Amino acid sequence: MNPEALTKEIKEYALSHGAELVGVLSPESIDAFPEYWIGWQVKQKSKKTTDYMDNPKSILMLGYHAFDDIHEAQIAHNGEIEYPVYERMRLYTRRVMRQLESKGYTCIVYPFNLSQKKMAQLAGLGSMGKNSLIINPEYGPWIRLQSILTDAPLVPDKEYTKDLCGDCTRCIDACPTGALSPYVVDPEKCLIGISEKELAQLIGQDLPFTDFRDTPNEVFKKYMPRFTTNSVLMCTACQRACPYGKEKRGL
Ligand code: B12
Ligand code: SF4
Ligand code: SF4
Repeated sequence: MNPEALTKEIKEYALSHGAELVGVLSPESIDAFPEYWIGWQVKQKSKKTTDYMDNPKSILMLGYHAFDDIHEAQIAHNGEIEYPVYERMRLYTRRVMRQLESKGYTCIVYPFNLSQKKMAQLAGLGSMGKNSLIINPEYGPWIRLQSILTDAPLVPDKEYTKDLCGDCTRCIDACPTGALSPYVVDPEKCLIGISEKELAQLIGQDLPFTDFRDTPNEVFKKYMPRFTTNSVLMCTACQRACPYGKEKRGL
């Protein structure tokens, strides 16, 4: 099958198996990016695609719409935080992976040490927003990203070069903890970063289970209300403030 036909087929497959957005970038385009740190509590250096695979030819970027508040659940379990929405995405992404594998190609799902945001922009999914998230004209920041590194020869899309933010600063103004400066988030101030630290402290107290209600952190209690005993709904203030994607999100 020629690369054009293969690309068309796999994109259609992804879009009919859970993804709302799909794009392709070349490994060279992300490998050309200077080294950066990735992660939060545990920081790791970025890697090259060749660290993952001998002969990488393409990266397929998939965007999944976070269409409901339930996607923001963060559950403490056995000393770790689980993000159920990402499991849903992995399930869908594996279907695409299996489709490529059935044609004889090798795939690696979610090579962690590659910036998903940068790759999404390179694959044409959207622009880097001042909220430090990729924003898409239709879905706004309400997309979650997955990637498949593969030796399948797919045709790269054009990178997204437009800046969708312009003079807008609504997300920066809306952040309750002042965690945002244009295009950069400070994980020490972002409530999502704080919640991971909170959990680490609660584990230190050796509770029979992790009860988010026991946190002494007033900011955390106010902006990330308990959802069930072991879970909270993550802060979405910077996403809600964004003019893009409101309609699709029913806001
Ligand atoms: C660690 C992490 C966090 C940390 C720190 C975030 C950070 N520094 O970006 C914390 C815990 C705070 C966090 C919070 C959230 N996160 Co988070 N996080 C990650 C994770 C695991 C790694 C990100 C990272 O460390 N990147 C390293 C930094 C240095 O690189 P980068 O931000 O990607 O930026 C590079 C380029 O974009 C470029 N760049 C920098 N500035 C600019 C400016 C312009 C104009 C351009 C073009 C490029 C550019 O330079 C950087 C390299 O130096 C990724 C998954 C992954 N493996 O990529 C998810 C990820 C970034 N998170 C995501 C989400 C959705 C969130 C939350 C909304 C929570 C949630 N519901 O999951 C909040 C939002 C907070 C916010 N406003 O950013 C999504 C983003 C989806 C999107 N639409 O972009 C990701 C991709 C997860 C996923 N699989 O979907 N997160
Ligand atoms: S998720 Fe909340 S705390 Fe973090 S940057 Fe966005 S608005 Fe600020
Ligand atoms: S709220 Fe405004 S500045 Fe922030 S990401 Fe959306 S468009 Fe950009």
